[in-house]
Amino acid sequence: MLGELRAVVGDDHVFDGRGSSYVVDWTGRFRGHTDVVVRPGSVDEVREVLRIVRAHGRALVVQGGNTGLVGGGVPLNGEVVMSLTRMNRVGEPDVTTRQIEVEAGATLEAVQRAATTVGLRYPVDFGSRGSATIGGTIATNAGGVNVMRYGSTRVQVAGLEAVLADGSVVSTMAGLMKDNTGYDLRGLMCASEGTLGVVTRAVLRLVPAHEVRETVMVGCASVDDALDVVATVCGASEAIDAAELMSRRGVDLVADVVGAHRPFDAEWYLLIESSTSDRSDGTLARLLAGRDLVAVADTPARRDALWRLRDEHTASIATLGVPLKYDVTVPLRSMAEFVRVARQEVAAMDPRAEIIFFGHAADGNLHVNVVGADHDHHGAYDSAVLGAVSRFQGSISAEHGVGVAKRDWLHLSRSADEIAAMRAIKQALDPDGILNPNVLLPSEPTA
Ligand code: 2HG
Ligand code: ZN
Repeated sequence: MLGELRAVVGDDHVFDGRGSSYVVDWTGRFRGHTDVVVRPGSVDEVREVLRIVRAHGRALVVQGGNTGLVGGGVPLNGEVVMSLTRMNRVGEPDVTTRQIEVEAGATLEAVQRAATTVGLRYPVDFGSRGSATIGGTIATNAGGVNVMRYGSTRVQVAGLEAVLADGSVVSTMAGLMKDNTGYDLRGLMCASEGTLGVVTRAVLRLVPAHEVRETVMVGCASVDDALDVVATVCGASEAIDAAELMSRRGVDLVADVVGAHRPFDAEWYLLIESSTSDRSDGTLARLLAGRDLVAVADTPARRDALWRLRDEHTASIATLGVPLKYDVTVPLRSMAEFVRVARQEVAAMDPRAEIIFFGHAADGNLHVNVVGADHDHHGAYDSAVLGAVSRFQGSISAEHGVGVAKRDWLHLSRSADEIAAMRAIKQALDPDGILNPNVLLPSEPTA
């Protein structure tokens, strides 16, 4: 198999992955092994690689920037790793259609930069933008900080090309605004986590880059107080891009780890950002006038400093050890109660375990990081946190995907009928089960 793969992609792009960064996830929680990493440089090479891997009875895990947080890109059982980072071309943004054509291995940041050159913006954004690749963001339907205004990755995908398990190609790269011809194969690939096909290219939607931006940090007494602020600003302005919630513990930790300055001390923090083309607006500062603990970023450096307190959460939490990560949505009305219940249940399990919350307030999306927990008992923590999510009628995966981490909890968010329908799709498109076999669907059929 190695010889055949080398003949397709070249000697330099097939190597033994043992001990490499390709076998472990960013958090260090999920570790696998592989004797083959292959790096194709074109869609035709992807097709050939799939054909060869399949002919040799092997399975395949697709990897981009390897920034996933649910173990979805790890060759847990010795699968071949196919890395798409060589396929990183970014086309010229089209200002008329407001679209850009990119290859799957391009980083999120490269796409954002290209959009900026013509006064446009790619609205998906999150902390690992410099390494995360577009293919991974599509495969996980990544969210991030601007979903409240622009929607998740799925909404931005105007066209897509993917290679299926048998080497056939499905493509909607014309990026048509209107196209009602049958099943939405493009939509199906979003959040499929590499189980249905290998995304190789996409046409992405761009939005205007509004030049007037306001960024403020607001101190809040409670989660409900923070949600009241969100409701107030969102009710009065259509220009809100982001409303990020952080706890005192999280902000203190980041300030410590990166040596940053906190604008004030508060139980909870909200980082709110708006952008508009209307210079007379000034909405955020006006809407928050009269509140205590409001820091307005009046310079770009000040804005970067406030965002740093948010963006550095994941890396700062990692300095406390490998966390158990949960990425959940709960209805806004239940968010405060969920925080209380989750905190209580984790404390009851082990007083040394600590729970840190942050997230995207307007989406009801909380990142629940449990540090200091005994990973041998992760099932009990999963059950406590995800069980509470389910009782509040939330989702066990808001934006990171199900991956390995949550596959056995899928029934908390999807009915048996829905899981059966997903299995039927998987069976139809990948009958031999060669594409990312360790993720998404539960290991045993649910009754
Ligand atoms: C974020 O919002 C990411 O920063 C990562 O989704 C969340 O580290 C996490 O738990
Ligand atoms: Zn997030």
